[in-house]
Amino acid sequence: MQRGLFSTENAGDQNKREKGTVICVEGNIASGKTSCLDFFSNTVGLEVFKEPVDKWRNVRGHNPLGLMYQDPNRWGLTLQTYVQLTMLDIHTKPSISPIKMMERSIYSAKYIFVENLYQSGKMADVDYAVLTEWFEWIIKSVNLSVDLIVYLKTSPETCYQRLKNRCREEERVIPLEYLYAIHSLYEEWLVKQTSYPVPAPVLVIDANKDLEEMSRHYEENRRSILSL
Ligand code: DCP
Repeated sequence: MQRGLFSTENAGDQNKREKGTVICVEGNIASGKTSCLDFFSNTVGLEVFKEPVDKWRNVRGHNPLGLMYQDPNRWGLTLQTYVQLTMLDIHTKPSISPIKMMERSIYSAKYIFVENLYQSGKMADVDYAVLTEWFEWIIKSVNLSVDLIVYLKTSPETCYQRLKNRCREEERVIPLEYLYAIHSLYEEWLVKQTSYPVPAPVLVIDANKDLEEMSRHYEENRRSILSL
């Protein structure tokens, strides 16, 4: 279809046609994003892009994720600069399928994790300013459109339990309070919608249930989740 003077196609439609549909799965640490992505990964016409946690744990032999948890004041900027780069890379990666399903986004990296470091006094004003300049330049210069946000809403206690069970070395130091802080930033952003711009409609899913029940829920709501 040509997009001319008399075309009825709007910019959103044109974008979808060119980039496909982009769905971001959001939620607290250990809220079950990976299981959600795994569930949909065998859907025809859908490609999954997981958060590159392995890269955050090993960039040229360094572990910025581990360093950030050990000393957030010193290494918060280091990790979040790299997270921002890797998320930008995923947003701009061409998808071979009409639906691209991503784990988190460049938006939550900034509005949740960077904000949390800053608001809790663990990031210097200058570090926050530099990251914000980068973020604002990126979102105004690059097409990072998202069509749907699937928010896996969990209680911080559930996440804490799952976190303990999975035993990721770097995350041993995470206290329950940290998960509360991330939860409340997510709620303000995606549910109350009072903190930062929300780049797409939000579908809230109660993700406190066990894996089997979650899979049943995903199956029953496949069409609305895939925004078909
Ligand atoms: N992280 C961070 N800053 C970001 C994004 C993530 O510090 N901007 C941290 C939080 C976690 C780790 O990276 O310690 C990995 O994130 P998740 O726990 O959210 O990823 P999982 O794949 O483990 O999620 P889930 O358990 O929901 O599948």
